[in-house]
Amino acid sequence: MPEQKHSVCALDCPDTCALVLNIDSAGRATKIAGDPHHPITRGFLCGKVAKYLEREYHPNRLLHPMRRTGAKGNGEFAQITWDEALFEIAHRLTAISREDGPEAILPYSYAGTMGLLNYGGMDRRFFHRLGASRLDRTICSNTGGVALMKSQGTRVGIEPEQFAHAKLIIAWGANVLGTNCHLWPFIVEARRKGAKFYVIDPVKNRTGHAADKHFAVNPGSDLALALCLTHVIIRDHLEDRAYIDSYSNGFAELAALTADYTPARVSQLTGLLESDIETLAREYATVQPSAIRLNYGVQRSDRGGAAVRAIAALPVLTGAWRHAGGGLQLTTSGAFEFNSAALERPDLQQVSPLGREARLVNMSSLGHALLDLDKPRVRALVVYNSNPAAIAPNQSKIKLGLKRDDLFTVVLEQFQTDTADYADIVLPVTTFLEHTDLYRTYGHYYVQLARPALAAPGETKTNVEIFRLLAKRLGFTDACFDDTEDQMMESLLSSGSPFLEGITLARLERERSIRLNLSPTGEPFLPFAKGSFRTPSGKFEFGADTLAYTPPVESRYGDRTLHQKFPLELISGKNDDSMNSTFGYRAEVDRQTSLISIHPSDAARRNISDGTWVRVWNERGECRLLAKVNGEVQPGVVRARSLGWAKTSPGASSINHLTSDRLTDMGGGPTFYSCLVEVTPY
Ligand SMILES: Nc1nc2c(c(=O)[nH]1)N[C@H]1C(S)=C(S)[C@@H](COP(=O)(O)OP(=O)(O)OC[C@H]3O[C@@H](n4cnc5c(=O)[nH]c(N)nc54)[C@H](O)[C@@H]3O)O[C@H]1N2
Ligand SMILES: Nc1nc2c(c(=O)[nH]1)N[C@H]1C(S)=C(S)[C@@H](COP(=O)(O)OP(=O)(O)OC[C@H]3O[C@@H](n4cnc5c(=O)[nH]c(N)nc54)[C@H](O)[C@@H]3O)O[C@H]1N2
Ligand code: SF4
Ligand SMILES: [Mo]
Repeated sequence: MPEQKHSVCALDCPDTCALVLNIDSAGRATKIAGDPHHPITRGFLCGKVAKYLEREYHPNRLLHPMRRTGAKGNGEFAQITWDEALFEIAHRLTAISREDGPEAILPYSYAGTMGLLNYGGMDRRFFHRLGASRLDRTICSNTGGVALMKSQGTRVGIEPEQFAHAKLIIAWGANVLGTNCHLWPFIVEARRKGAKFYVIDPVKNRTGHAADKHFAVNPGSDLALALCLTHVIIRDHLEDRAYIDSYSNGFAELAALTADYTPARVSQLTGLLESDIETLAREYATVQPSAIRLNYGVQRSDRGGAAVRAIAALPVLTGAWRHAGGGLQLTTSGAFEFNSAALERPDLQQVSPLGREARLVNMSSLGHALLDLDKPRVRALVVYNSNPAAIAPNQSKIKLGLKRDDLFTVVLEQFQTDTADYADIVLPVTTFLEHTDLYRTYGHYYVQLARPALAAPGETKTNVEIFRLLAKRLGFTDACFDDTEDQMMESLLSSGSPFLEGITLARLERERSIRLNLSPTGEPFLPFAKGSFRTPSGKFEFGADTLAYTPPVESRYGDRTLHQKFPLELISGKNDDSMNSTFGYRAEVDRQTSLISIHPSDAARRNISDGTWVRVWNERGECRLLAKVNGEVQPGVVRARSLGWAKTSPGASSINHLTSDRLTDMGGGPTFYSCLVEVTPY
């Protein structure tokens, strides 16, 4: 038997799998697999992480600190020592802070790793103590998160295990097979017992193909659909009056608002058949338990926040929350009630040169932040766990910003990404297999600990260690900069939340994965069976005053002039076989992300056939992609898969050269999936 070591997948995925690695006598991993004993992982991995050892040992891994020698964006670098790198960074940050104030420094990070310490621990302390601008982390889930907070007061949902008990499951803007494959076995189990599985998605992807019925809704029209389902439920007296009366606020206003969201009108707005909407509404209201797996696809649109609120109202109207397997899951992350203030130390801002909270900069408007922001202008950018030169919208603006000669850019990376090409200094970092971390997740309720399974190669260091060293170089003497990883984890676990009671580092060391104390062992977690919403009123807030439907600006019923010029609605959802831009160096990913699906009628009108290279463009930029003519999308919609690196894409342009930096209605999120384009043969 080879030696086995355990780890946790740190990629930005709701499944947060428990991993088992086989290690040979030289300490090298020879196999990576899903832990068969983990109740959610169940012994299997997605395709991308099944191949993770190729990434781990890739010849292009960054192993040494480097300084830029060529023009910004060219990717020419020379190796330097850690001492030189840290000296230069400390020197530049100190000078910029002295000259323009610390808010001229902007951290930029997201979810390259979901491990709590390396996602945001020592870095948060460092930037708070420095007084740097704070990054508003909006790029992914904030719109939906804020919507849930307004309605439910907490970001929790159905336990994945309970989906097995549902009689009707709706995947709403949720590509379960592609982005959340460990939920699938529970859906299979429910279907084996007779449950129906429906998908509401403008794209007929693998999940749509596997459904009993696929509803090809117009992009960004979900709010109208949810209001119409409500209309039918109320019109036909199918609501659970007792549940509504006891546990919600604002039902009368919701009923008044939805009165004119008739199936006839909403059929127009959504592109669905009136009869299909009627049947869906009545079935949803009468079959229990009914489960909605809502995912983040729906909220990447102008009215995405309102859509999430209107959809979250449905299981309240029907009382679905009463049942095991009933309700809704957008995320489970709110149940992980860690002591995040102890980890991130926002109080350190008070002892920074600012002596107050620093300004917030929205990460979804990075181009604006780099080009237009004033008083002070951003003069230093420190990037880690993210690749903004591929993943953030309106790339042309971002690249202009990154090219600025007076901008000092530091990038902490595993690979030479698009963003790393613009760095003044690149620092090499470990992968999750090489460092300690504590994991929460947004798709189940297990907290997990991972210790390093493999040695850190070359001169790589963890994010935690790098910010610890930088703090010393800047002369910060606060004791928290000496904290070990274990001390940081202990402080996280010390929140006093009943969900975390008895979950200690020692226990995690032994058991590795522990279910939060949400319900007695063996009993399902029913978060809202008896109300218990966490809003100030303690009730579910329908919030009808925020829910009137307007179509996205960039859509078939939005800005008419724009739609005449750019008549196709582009959706650039996740690619099954990659993780945002993380695997952008792989040729296979380039092939997958260079495809664009188009309906036969739209293709014929433009002289495009299957396999034609096309130019996809709008006023923000253009991409060169390969047409796939098929029935995956309706007329008027095109679909690309995200995300490739710009530098390895045809024409050196990624899909985010097309997307807009217009923000959503709640939480300042991006509107990636409301994007008008035109397509012509290349
Ligand atoms: N394989 C893989 N897995 C991933 C990722 C990845 O890149 N690849 N990324 C991870 C990350 S960061 C996240 S946030 C999650 C996201 O997970 P998901 O939310 O499941 O992924 P998306 O592709 O963003 O969107 C889901 C679906 O919403 C659909 N959609 C787009 N616009 C609309 C709309 O207006 N209405 C409706 N009803 N549907 C719409 C898309 O066609 C897509 O099929 O996945 C994570 N898992
Ligand atoms: N068009 C379009 N754009 C999108 C999306 C879309 O669906 N369509 N999805 C959006 C969403 S939901 C999200 S969440 C964002 C994702 O945006 P990001 O979070 O930026 O995701 P990645 O592209 O995966 O980049 C993460 C980077 O972190 C690095 N990394 C991994 N681990 C570590 C570590 O321990 N330390 C350091 N320093 N680096 C590490 C990886 O090598 C990788 O380059 O993209 C958004 N952009
Ligand atoms: S990406 Fe998701 S499904 Fe794949 S191994 Fe990681 S946690 Fe599991
Ligand atoms: Mo995301």
